[in-house]
Amino acid sequence: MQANWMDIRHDFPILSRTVRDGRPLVYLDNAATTQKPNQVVDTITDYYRHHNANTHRAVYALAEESTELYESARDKVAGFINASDRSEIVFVRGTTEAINMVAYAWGRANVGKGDVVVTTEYEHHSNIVPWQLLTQEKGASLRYIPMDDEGYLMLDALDDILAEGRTKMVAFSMMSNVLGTITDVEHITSRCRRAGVTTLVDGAQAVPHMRVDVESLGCDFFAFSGHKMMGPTGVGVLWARKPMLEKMRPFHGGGDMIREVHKYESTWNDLPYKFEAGTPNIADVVGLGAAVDYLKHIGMGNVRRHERELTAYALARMADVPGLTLYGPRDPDRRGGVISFNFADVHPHDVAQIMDEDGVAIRSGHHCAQVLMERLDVAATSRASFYVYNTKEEVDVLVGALRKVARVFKLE
Ligand code: C6P
Repeated sequence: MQANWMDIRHDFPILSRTVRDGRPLVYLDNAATTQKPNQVVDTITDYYRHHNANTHRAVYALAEESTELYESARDKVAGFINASDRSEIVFVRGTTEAINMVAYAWGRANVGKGDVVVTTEYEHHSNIVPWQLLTQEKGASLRYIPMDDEGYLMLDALDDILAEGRTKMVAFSMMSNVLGTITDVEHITSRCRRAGVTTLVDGAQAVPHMRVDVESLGCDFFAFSGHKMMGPTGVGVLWARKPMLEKMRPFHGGGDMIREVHKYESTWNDLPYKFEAGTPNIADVVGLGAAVDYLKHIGMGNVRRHERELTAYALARMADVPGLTLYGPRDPDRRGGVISFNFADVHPHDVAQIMDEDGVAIRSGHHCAQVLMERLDVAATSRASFYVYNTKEEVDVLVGALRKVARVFKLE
């Protein structure tokens, strides 16, 4: 299907609202969270209005409907990322919980004294801190794949670390939330597989924006969040190869994750329920299923093409703004629609505030990536991030607002 961008915008009433004395909203904080189309909001409302009941527990009609809606969302998600088995899809609260689950349930059993966990210099805190906690507890060490000045990983360093023979896990993001760099996932997973090393991919910024096929990526674990792909907050996915999940101990104990409970011991439910303790976030899982339907209707190839075009256009126009430093790869084929920037000596919060006066919503700060901020030798950046509903006209408004910042701070 050839997507029609104006039709898409009609599905998002929030994009037609005004802010700050009648300025049209230009929403460019999609890496933080995306807006939700009517189809997702209506699906959640319909669930609560007509189908609400707990799942997997009762035989009455509503309980069956609720279970069916919840499980059909699992099928949709499995298809969307090409999982070979629906039981490999574990619903969690988001990427953060998924990575913590692996660090606890897999990491505590497989990482020991003297072992090495590897991550990268451009990770989000949620792919650093769980590994710090694990390696500190176990007497293991945490190592980093360094990044070059353009924002690409220096992958030769990984070969050196793997050659030492102590690495148990390599955990890395498929796309940086600050630089937009798209990681060469297969390059890393193929080397790790050869060395017998487990891999986890943080797909939080990738799944919403490009076609992802977990089978061909060759990783063992893959994590992402619903709210960055037009779905609701509070729901996300951990995908893992079935043998990994089978071998892993549970993360949380409680209802639904057990087969039998006796006074001093229990046995576990089948996959994926072994990892879904307690009443799940049913309505939001169902909403995530609607988001998957919506994205599939547009086509992920179209999403990527549109964002690539917007990013190339924005990078070209932003290059002419006086005093602006841009971070990340110059090649739009190797980056997603995330652009971080700074004006010399102007605090990113001041930039974001001036942009807000023009209705432009961008994020400023460390973006939960302080290791990367240290590498870039900055305290913070401003960041504009696009999604499929953004337009070139909005990029023009962004650039106009940036020029205003340059004028205010006399950088011209
Ligand atoms: N990044 C941003 O503004 P959660 O919060 O669990 O849904 O996702 C965490 C996360 C993990 N990995 C990457 C690459 C991410 O970008 C994020 C979330 C947001 O950049 C909020 S800090």
